[in-house]
Amino acid sequence: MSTDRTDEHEYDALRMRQWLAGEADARGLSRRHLLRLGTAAAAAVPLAATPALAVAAPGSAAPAAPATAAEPAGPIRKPLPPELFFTYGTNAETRWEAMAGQGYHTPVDRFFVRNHTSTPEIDPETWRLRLFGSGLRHGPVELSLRDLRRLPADTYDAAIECTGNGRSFFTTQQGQPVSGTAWKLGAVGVARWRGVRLSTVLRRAGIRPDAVDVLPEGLDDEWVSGGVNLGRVRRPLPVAKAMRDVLLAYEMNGEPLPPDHGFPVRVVVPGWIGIAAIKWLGRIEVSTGPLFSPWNTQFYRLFGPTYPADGELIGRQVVKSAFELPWAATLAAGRTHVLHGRSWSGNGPIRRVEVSTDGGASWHPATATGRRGGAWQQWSYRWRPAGPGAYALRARAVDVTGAGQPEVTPFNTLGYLFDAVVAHPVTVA
Ligand SMILES: Nc1nc2c(c(=O)[nH]1)N[C@H]1C(S)=C(S)[C@@H](COP(=O)(O)O)O[C@H]1N2
Ligand SMILES: [Mo]
Repeated sequence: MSTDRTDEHEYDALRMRQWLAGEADARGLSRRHLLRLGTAAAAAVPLAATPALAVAAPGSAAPAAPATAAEPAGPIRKPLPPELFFTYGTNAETRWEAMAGQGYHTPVDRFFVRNHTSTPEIDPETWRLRLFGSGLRHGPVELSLRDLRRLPADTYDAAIECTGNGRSFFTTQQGQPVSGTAWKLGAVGVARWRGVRLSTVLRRAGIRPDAVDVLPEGLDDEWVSGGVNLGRVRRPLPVAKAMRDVLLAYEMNGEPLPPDHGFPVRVVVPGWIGIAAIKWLGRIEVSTGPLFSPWNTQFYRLFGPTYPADGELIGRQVVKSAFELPWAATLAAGRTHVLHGRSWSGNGPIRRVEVSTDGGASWHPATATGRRGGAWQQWSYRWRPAGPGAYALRARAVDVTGAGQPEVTPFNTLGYLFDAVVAHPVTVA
């Protein structure tokens, strides 16, 4: 696992040098323009001053997509009852208390949604996946949904987690203003995904041995940020990851993929940040040269005092833990409570979890429950509060690589990868 991480850093360092040297095709945006945007993104603004969403460009001059996206009724299609979700513009966060009593998988009715614009309406009959680019031996290839379903299928349990999950704690716990949606810990879910391995599709499409990058792109509206149209949501993946364990999923928890989660087909990239998991997949460029998009040059990089001037690319998720309790829960005094929670990491399975109820002075092992070694670990902890009053519950986990959760996450301006221990307030009354 640690060698993967090294590879990803080397990959990024190389790509960034190539990009800065102007070798790469910057997808119609000049390098100077991207650098300016990168600088703007690196300037921290308070959460409240940052709109959580941007408006889609009307009548954009994009190349015609193989399927059409009709005008949607709202940014998210499924019901968002307030007992299951916090909502922020085009996004909806799972309330952790809504996971109490649930099984291993996050049911679709409470799975978080992160949309840059709106859930598009896509006709599965006319939908096509188009593969193209210099990395294909015999030219472009198109697949229908029926074609895809005829290929050998695979099923995985995998988490999808927004890179900004936990972002609000940079501000509320560490006093640091960051920009972006002020998620607590509910921008994560685990589902059972069924589909076709990307490696199967790439091999059948005739991927060349010297291909280096693939760029999946969504069919949702182009994204406009700071008055600039950045085009369709897309982020390159190194071929090594694309060939290893990436899935093109058409089912989620045993049902056809729901509209909000990428119907008819989405990418699932185990262990990696949510932006890699492109929904409403329409095209995949396969290239023998490096590929770039604003989602790996301007966003989804760590900018800040402890990072290089051009930022550090993000691939894998970090370690996090959450209690299945309301934020600021009230618990009855004078009895023992069984606290439930989950811990997860992009590096692989969780090895141990500890809980503190005394401000972090003492830590005690939690008991692993349910399945071991999966996309997250469920756990429980018996707690009898000493008496009425205000408490902060803390949980911290260590994963299979030995990575744990620090007291403080080093600041980055866009508020990504918050992995510090979260103090969860409760009142015992
Ligand atoms: N086409 C497209 N794919 C996308 C996005 C998007 O807005 N458009 N959002 C990304 C981000 S930032 C995240 S965190 C995940 C969220 O997946 P979910 O909405 O199914 O939970 O989808 C990713 N894939
Ligand atoms: Mo995200």
